[in-house]
Amino acid sequence: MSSETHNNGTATQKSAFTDKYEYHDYYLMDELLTPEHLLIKQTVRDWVKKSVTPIIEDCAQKCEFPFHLVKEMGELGIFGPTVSTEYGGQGLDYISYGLMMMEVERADSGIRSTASVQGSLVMYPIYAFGSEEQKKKYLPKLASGEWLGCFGLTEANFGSNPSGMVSNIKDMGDYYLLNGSKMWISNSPMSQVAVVWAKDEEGVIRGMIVERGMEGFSAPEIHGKWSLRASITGELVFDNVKIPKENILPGVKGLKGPLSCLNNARYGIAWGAMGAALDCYDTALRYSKERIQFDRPIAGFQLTQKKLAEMITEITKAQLLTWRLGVLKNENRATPAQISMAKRNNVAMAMTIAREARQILGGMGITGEYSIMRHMMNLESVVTYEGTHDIHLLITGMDVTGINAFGNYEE
Ligand code: TGC
Ligand code: FAD
Repeated sequence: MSSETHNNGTATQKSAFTDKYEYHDYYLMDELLTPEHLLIKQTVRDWVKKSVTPIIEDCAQKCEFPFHLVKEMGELGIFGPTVSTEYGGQGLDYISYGLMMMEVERADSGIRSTASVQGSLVMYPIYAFGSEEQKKKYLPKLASGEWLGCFGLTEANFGSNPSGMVSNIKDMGDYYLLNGSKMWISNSPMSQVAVVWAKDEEGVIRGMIVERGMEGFSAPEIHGKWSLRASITGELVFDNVKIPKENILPGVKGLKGPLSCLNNARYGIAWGAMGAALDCYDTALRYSKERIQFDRPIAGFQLTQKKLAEMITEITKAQLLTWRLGVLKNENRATPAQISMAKRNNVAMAMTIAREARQILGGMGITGEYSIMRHMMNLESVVTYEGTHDIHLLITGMDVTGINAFGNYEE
């Protein structure tokens, strides 16, 4: 991979920002959680308050990824918590995973992105489709945060329609030769391993593990983002890269391989987006009670109350949606279309809340002194990646009508 260096987090500044965050549970959803769930939620929340929120604004302003958090997330078990303990995971259920994503994205969508990619898009395909040797070699190092991974599906000309990808492998007898490129890949410039999807000579999509340092493989960074600034995004470039045959994921063929990984990541995003929404709501609620205009707190104006009341209503609906989805996921009954509905709804909900919350803060809302504007900009990526807002709507449309609206265009 490229030899670009990245800030390792040691130079990041603690901002003057004081984290006064309080969780909001209007329908007493905590009563539906087990003592273990509650402990996990509190543990991640405490870590976020101690290690993430004091530095994250500075990282976003400087466009730096706080790399030291990778190890800390590994120690906390945030990477691949549903993977069995045999391979370094935690053997936890999907509600535990969701709660972790919610607490992490409460601080920043970019840090949650790292957890989603590592757990759902890198560890999951190795766990579900990998050989025993691959599982033993990669999963413990990824779970502990010793190694960072990335997931290469999107190409410059094939985003919403990954089936058209042109990256390809050619069978050379002892090995495969990989050519092509991937675009918009979270964490690629910093990753030791990349799970990459490319077509074989029959045009069948195959998954493979590409390692940093393989000849012909580079991962240049994409600069100039106004969104997810505390997360590094890059490309993956393959120029006649020799892929050992044992690096191919043996357990899956076709587009359903990468799409199965997306089910897990999209599920995590549905929970994560609630975290961003909760942080915006909590900030706006507190500010509105303290900010005086026309001799009274702005929280006392009906128009402010309308905004806050609608926010907590939408958050509560999203909490119910994700909890039920988590139960279905634990029972292996959650359908991809149900996951699409939750990802789409909760991200859109979070975006609306971020905008309304920003207004409640007036001019202060545009500064880095508060987290709202950063969440708002981050969510512009979250609504696009892992399937855009409209693609998820079409997945729901297809599910309820039985008619695929993605069909090829014919002139
Ligand atoms: P289609 O013909 O519908 O399906 C092809 C095969 O895949 C199966 N399938 C699924 N399997 C598992 N889970 C799902 N969600 C599945 N959806 C479909 C399907 O049954 C079929 O199987 P088989 O056995 O019959 O071959 O495929 P299509 O080409 O018509 O596309 C459907 C569409 C548009 C929904 C799909 O391509 C799509 O979801 N597009 C959006 C692309 C996307 O989400 N890209 C995300 C890239 S990764 C990323 O963004 C990471 S961000 C990381 C971060 O958090 O930082
Ligand atoms: P396009 O597919 O070109 O879509 C453009 C617009 O057209 C959208 O509004 C879309 O909804 C609309 N559109 C497309 N098709 C249809 C249709 N059939 N009907 C109606 N409207 C349609 N990818 C990875 O593989 N790995 C990663 O780690 C990763 N990380 C990312 C990180 C960031 C910060 C970002 C921004 C993206 C990342 N992606 C990653 C890529 C992401 O998944 C794609 O950006 C996304 O799938 C959309 O593809 P596109 O950007 O090419 O948009």
